[in-house]
Amino acid sequence: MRLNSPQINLIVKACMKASKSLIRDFGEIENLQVSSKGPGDFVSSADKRTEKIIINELQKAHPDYGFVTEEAGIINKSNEKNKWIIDPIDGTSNFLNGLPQFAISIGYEEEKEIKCGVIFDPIKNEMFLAEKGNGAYLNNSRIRVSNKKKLKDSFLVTGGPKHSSKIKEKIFSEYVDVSKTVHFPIRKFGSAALDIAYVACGRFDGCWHRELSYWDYAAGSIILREAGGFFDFFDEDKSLSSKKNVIATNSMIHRELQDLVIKKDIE
Ligand code: 2AM
Ligand code: CA
Repeated sequence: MRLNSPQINLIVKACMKASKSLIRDFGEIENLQVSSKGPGDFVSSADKRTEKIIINELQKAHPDYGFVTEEAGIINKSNEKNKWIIDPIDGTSNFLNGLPQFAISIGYEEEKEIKCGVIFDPIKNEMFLAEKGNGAYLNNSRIRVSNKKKLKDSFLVTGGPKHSSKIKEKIFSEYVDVSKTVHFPIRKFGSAALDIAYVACGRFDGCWHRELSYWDYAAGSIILREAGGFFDFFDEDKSLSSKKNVIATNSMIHRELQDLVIKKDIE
């Protein structure tokens, strides 16, 4: 493999270390599901525990780097130049329900640009990695997006709406609209990071997600671009604060999918 920046090596190391406790925690879920308390609190502590291991590992190498993380928030805010973007468990609801479709997602940002990223599914032992200019990989194999040309033949995935969303109706009707256009029923797999990684390796031809946070898509954006895909935002809404609507495709179906999801806002 030709990915060899110090940052990607650090991310891989942190992922491997954190995944050991994450796999152990996932093994506990089954027991907790039958207990009266349920696994809710346990999952939130697994989230924090995993993130702590990752932060400690990355901080050892660069105590001055900034962090944007799902659990601990922002660390070293004054460092605007070098930042780690971390989601310790993307696909928390899957994790909570004992469903093995979740991942650790870590991106590295330098001078406001994502330079490399890793999405690691510890249960399937699938690591998606990319570094700017050096391609994208799944474990040791180079990956590329699919070459599907028409939206109607495409295999798509999306997510949401989240419980807290104020645009649930829009998200539902968008799902219906796109569903009417495509042959295969649209998937909702529950981990936005893995959805984007799966577009990067050609399992899906495209995906779109509204109201994502930076840590949901930071690593995915570089993995997809390096795999030849098109990663973009749509319907940017300043009132959503830091949340973004994300569209990620093999690039060939991009225009068609974008036209369908954006249209909803103009009506
Ligand atoms: P999470 O598992 O890290 O929360 C589910 O469709 C996807 O949306 C997951 O990647 C999930 O990330 C993300 N997501 C972000 N905010 C969410 C929220 N408030 N509720 C559910 N999923 C959320
Ligand atoms: Ca997430």
